[in-house]
Amino acid sequence: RQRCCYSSGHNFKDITIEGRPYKTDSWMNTPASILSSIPRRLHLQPDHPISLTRQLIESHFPGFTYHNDLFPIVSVAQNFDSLNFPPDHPGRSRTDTYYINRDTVLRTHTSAHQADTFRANENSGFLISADVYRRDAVDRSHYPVFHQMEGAKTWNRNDPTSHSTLAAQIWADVAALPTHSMQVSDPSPTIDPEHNPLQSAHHTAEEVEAMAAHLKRSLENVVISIFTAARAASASPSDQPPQDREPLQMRWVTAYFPFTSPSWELEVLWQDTWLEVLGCGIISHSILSAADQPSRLGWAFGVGLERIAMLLFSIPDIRLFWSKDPRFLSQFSAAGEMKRFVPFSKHPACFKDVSFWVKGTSSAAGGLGGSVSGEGGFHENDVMEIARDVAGDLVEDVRLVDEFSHPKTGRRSLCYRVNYRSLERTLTNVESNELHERFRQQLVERLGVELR
Ligand code: FA5
Ligand code: MG
Repeated sequence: RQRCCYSSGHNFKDITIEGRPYKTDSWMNTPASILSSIPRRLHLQPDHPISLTRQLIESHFPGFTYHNDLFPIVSVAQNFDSLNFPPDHPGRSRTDTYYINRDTVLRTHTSAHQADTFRANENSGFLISADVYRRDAVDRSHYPVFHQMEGAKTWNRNDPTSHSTLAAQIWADVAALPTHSMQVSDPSPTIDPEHNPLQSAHHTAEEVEAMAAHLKRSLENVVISIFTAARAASASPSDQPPQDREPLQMRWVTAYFPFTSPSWELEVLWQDTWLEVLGCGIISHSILSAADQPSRLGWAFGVGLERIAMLLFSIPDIRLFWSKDPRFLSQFSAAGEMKRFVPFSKHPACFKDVSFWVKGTSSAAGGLGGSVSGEGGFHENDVMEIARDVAGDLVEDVRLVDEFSHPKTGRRSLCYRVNYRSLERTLTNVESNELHERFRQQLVERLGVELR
């Protein structure tokens, strides 16, 4: 029903997406279920929690320009090449990214619009909020369509109105930011010559220290204010789950992106695990100079709006954002006061396992806790997508629970555990059995695995 009918055979159809024509080719791997979420634009729906979160973050960046309706289908050049992704970067693969054709993808991040926006030379800074698309894991904090906000701020080295060094000017901007008193763990030195080098042809260490301080303080302020708003909203009732009474904890960890150096991710403690909420860094000079801004330098970040909204409203499952159930939507309003989400009663989970032999003998790359991919063409994201195709939002979680290679034949066996659960009602046994049976059949049909 929801299967993509374009990727097999040689008659590749022309398709029209919101009035725009596209030619498909053998790279097309975008299912209809994904295309049908393009018109939703949750970040623009009045009173939707994603939209409220966007507005709350925007209010922290006065003077920035907003771009909130950029079209989600972009070129490979925009999404990857312009950002220095190497040709063999795994993010480019069809297992990770939805392609329309060889040169055209559903954007995987809002960074796809960085270069074009820099080229428009927006002086102070800009924010871009948008829907983004990735073939990814299935669990409570991952969804194949989600929303990001990109932010960037640059300074002009040749600013004619400036009478001090650029570093002094940036430090003055840091001093003008609101302060906070929270201890944020940030153990790594700003510059790591091996993994996060200074772009020494273009920046001084002091300029980078100043920009890093400006970037980190700006983002800490956003997360702290969100958490404070959420705390105030949940202050009165006494029956809060214990994790909501834990103090806010966040930490900076070093990261790597092909388009920033140095780079970081910010993580927040959520339901007893560290949840990554954003990636950021000092913009690679090559991106600014390719956009005709060679005298500029600055920072950029990309934040997951669902992740922030989950903290803000205590929303326990990322699928809820797509719900059209008035019991969900009616709980949020821009006009009313901030309220934490009151979950409707939790319906029972239904766990079902499936074990199969992977086609061919591929070495056990990845493994439990890692991503399972083998040279034999098997990729875990294909399992995830089939689960979503078959069960839609009735699948809560898909997890690898066992893996082994046969000592004699070298064949690899995997066992995945699927949790079927509706957010809105109790599934019947008949329903979940049917879903699981279809899931098993589709694994065989589409991946050529052998069920055990
Ligand atoms: C990026 O997408 C970079 N473009 C961010 C960036 C921008 C870095 C500018 C430097 C400069 P990453 O893949 O880590 O990075 O995603 C950014 C955020 O999106 C994550 O921190 C997380 O909050 C959110 N996110 C990622 N994958 C998912 C998913 N499947 N579901 C929901 N949120 C997700
Ligand atoms: Mg990341």
